[in-house]
Amino acid sequence: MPHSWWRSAVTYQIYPRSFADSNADGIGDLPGLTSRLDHLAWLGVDAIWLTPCYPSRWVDGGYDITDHRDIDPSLGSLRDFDRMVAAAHELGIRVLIDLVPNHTSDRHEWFRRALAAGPGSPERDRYVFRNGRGPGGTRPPSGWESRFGGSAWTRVADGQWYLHLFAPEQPDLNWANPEVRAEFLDILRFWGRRGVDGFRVDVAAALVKDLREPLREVVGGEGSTGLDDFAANPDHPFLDRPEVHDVYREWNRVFHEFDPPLVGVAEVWARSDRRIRYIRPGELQQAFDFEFLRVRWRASEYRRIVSGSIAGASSVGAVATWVLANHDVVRQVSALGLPADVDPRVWLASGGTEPPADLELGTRRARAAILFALALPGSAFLYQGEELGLPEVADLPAEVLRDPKWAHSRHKVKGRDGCRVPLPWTRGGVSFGFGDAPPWLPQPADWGGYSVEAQRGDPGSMLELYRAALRLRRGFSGDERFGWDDRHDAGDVLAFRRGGDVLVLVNTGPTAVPLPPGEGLLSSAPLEAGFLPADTTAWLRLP
Ligand code: ISL
Ligand code: CA
Repeated sequence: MPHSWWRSAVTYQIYPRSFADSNADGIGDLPGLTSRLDHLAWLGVDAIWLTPCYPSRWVDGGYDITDHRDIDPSLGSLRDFDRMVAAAHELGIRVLIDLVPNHTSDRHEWFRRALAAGPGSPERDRYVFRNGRGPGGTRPPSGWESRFGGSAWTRVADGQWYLHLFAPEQPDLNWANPEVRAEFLDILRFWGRRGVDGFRVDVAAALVKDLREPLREVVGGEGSTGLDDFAANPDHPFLDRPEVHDVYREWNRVFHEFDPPLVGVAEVWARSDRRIRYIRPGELQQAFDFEFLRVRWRASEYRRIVSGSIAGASSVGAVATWVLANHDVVRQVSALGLPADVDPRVWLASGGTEPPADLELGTRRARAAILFALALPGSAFLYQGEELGLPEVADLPAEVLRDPKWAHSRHKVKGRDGCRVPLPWTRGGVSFGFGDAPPWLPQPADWGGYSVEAQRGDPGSMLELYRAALRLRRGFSGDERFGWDDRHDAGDVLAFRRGGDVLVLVNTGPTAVPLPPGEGLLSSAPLEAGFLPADTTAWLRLP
C-alpha cells in the first residue's frame, strides 16, 4: 500500500474567525492566519483544516454558504486565500477546506430562485420541497426534527414546506438531482485547481434522503451525536443511505484528477461498522473517529474504541482518524475536569457552574489524553486552542451567543460559542494579540496566561508538550504497527506497542503503577522513580 501523506498526518483545525485578526475589526481573517503560519510550522503540524470561509450569512458559523466559489469579505478575498495556501505549502503544511454539501444558505442564488419559481419547478427540485400533511397541508410533511431543535420543515408563502436538517436558514439540497451532483464536482475541481489538498466533508452521511411517500419517521431522539441512531433506525430515512456512497465514488474520480490525489475526510457521527463504509477503496480517504468524545477517562472504554476503530479501518485498508476536540464540543480541559456522570452539555446549560469544572485535574488528564491519541496509529485532528489548554468559556453573556442551537432551543441549550473564543497570542493587549480591536466573542480576563507568548519556552506548558509530542511522533508514526502489550495492559492502565520499540502507557486510575524498564521519551506529568503516576501517559523506548 503506498503511504499517502494523510495516513499519519496531524491536522490542525482552524476556526478562522477566532484565529488571528489582521485588520482590527475583531474578526479573524485569512491574512491573519497567513501571518501566523510560521507558528504552526514551529508546532509541527502536517496540515490545517479551515472551517468554512465562503460568503455566508453567518447564521451557523459559516456552515450556511451563499457562494461555494468565493471567500467571505470578512475573512478576505480569493487572493488572500491563494496567498495563504502558497505560504502554507512553502512551510510544508497541507491545506484542507470544509465542504458543506448537505445544505446551502437560504440566501444562496439557487434557493432564491427555488422560492421564486414555485412548486413543481426544476429550480425547486434542487432542494427538498413537499406539500404538508392534513387539511390545507398545514402540518409538516414528516415529524423529522432539526438538529438545532424544532421541526426540520419550514413552510414558505405558497404553502409548500422545505427540509432543513439544521437551521431554517440552511435548506437541504436534493442529491437525487443531477444538477446538484454536477455542481459539487465542479466545486471540488475549482478548489483543487486553487491548490487545496483536500476537503473535510460536513455531515457526510446525510446527503441522500429516502423521500418515498409516506416519509418514514425517525425512532428515538438523535441526541447530539447521532452515534446511536442506527440501532433504532437500521434503515434510517436520511442517514447513511446506500446511494450516498455513489456520490463519494464520483468524487473519488475527481480527487484522482489531481496529483497527489485530493483527500476527503468524512464527518460521520456513526459507530465504526457504519463509518468505515465511507473510507472503502474508491470513496473518501478518512472518517473522524468521534467515539473518544462520548466517554471520559475510562480505560475499558478507550480500549474497546481503539481496538474497534483500528480493526474497522484496517479491514478496508484505511487508518483511524482520532479526534479529541473540535468546534462543536466542550473543550477538553473542562470536559475532563467534570465528574464522569456529568454531561458537558448539561453542565454548559448551568453556565459552567454546576458542578464547577476542576481545571487542574482536567488539564492533567487533557495532557495525558493527547499523548495517548498522538501515539495511536493513523491520523489525528487537533482543534485550535487545545494546544494552549484553553478551557470552555461557559459563562459568555447571552447577548454575544451566536450558535443557532441557543435560539432554536429557546435558550435551553447554551451551544458551541464557548469553544470558539478567539485565541490569545500574547500576555496582554486589547485582545491578547488576536488583533488590535476587541474580538467578536469576549475573552476571559485571564486569557493572557494561556497565550502562546506565555507558554513558548516553558517546558511544563501544554504548548511545549504538544510540540515535543509532534516531534517525537514523526519517529514512529509512519510505521502503522500497533499491539496491546498484554503484560501491562490491564484494568485502569492502557499499554500498547507502537512501531518497533515504543511502549505507551496510559494510567487512567487513581494510583501510581510500576513502570517497566525503558528509556522515558516523554510523559504528560513528571514520573516518580520507577512509577507512572495517576492520570498520566508515558512514552518509553524499550531496551
Ligand atoms: O454538533 C454536533 C454535536 O455536538 C453535531 O450533531 C453536529 O451538528 C453535526 O456533527 C454536524 O456538524 C457540522 O455541520 C453543522 C455545523 O453546525 C457544525 O458546526 C458542523 O461541524 C451544520 O452544517
Ligand atoms: Ca479581521
